[in-house]
Parts: sequence; C-alpha cells; structure tokens
Amino acid sequence: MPSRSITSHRRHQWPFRLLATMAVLAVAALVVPAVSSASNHKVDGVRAKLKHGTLEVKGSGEKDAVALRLKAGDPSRIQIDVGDDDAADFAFARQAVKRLAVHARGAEDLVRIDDANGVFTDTIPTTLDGEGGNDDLAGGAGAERLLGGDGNDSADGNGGDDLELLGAGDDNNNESERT
Ligand SMILES: [Ca+2]
Ligand SMILES: [Ca+2]
Ligand SMILES: [Ca+2]
Ligand SMILES: [Ca+2]
Repeated sequence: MPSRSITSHRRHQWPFRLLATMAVLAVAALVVPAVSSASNHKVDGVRAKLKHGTLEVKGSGEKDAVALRLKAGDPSRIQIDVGDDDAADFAFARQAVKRLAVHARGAEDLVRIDDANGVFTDTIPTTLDGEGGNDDLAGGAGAERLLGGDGNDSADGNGGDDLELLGAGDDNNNESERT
C-alpha cells in the first residue's frame, strides 16, 4: 500500500530534522557579542581593562570622550562608551568592579559619569583623572575623586561628597546640585 510506505518514510526523516535544528542552535551559541570585555582591546586608542577588581580606562593621548554608565535595563553591567555616542564599546560585570579609575592622558578630554540608567559611583570608589590638557570632568551622584592635572580644567561633581583637585592651570570648579 502506498500510504504505508509514506508513513514509514516520514518516521525516518524526523531525526534528521532534529539534528539540523541542533546544528543551527550550536552555531547561534558561538556568535560573539558585539560589546567586548576583552582586556587587550582598544577602541579609538582607548583601553579598558579589569585587573584585581580595578576597572581602569586609559585615554589615547589624543582628544577623547569617555562616558561610563550602567547598561540600560541591566544594572549588573557597567558600560564604557568611547566617543560618548550612546554606543557602548566595553562592558564589565558590575559585581567584579571594586574600583574605577579613568586616566585620560594628554590632550583635552571629556570624561563623565552618566547616571541615566542608575547610580553606581555611590558604591564603587571612582577616580576621574583628566591628566594633561584642558579636560572636562563630570561626576555622578556618588562621591568621586576628580583630578585635573595640568591644563585649564573644568569639573562638576554633580552631587555627592566629591573631592576635586584640579592641579595647575586656570581651573573651573562648578559643583552643581542635582535635582
Ligand atoms: Ca561609543
Ligand atoms: Ca587630558
Ligand atoms: Ca559626584
Ligand atoms: Ca588643571
């Protein structure tokens, strides 16, 4: 009977379909996420690495803009946004970060803590060091250390018990109240 043979044919086919589905899932699991937490990785010359609990961000030596924020919808991740263009370039598990230090190096840099997705510098000791050049530093609601180094720096702690040491130069310390 032809109908019998079709039935047995279909029965032999389905394990192959299952194998094909499993192969597709295995390939999907290998896809690498776009945001990297790799330590030896640079974006526009800016490096971010986590070592012994210290998340250190180092500038390129050229003019940099760097924003640090929690990931939208996932406060367990800290993102580093090089270029401050709303596109995160590095991400680290917040739990693994015991201290945060940004060393912007020479040239006029913008370094800011972005609390848009939640405050994190209240629990993670944070230092923003503009180093040489006319830097623009902005803290978050927590207590940060803002260091200007040489150059005419501008700093705003944005609330919290901040320490601002802007070094040599014609510096502008404008602590504002957060609302
Ligand atoms: Ca970016
Ligand atoms: Ca600088
Ligand atoms: Ca602050
Ligand atoms: Ca200075």
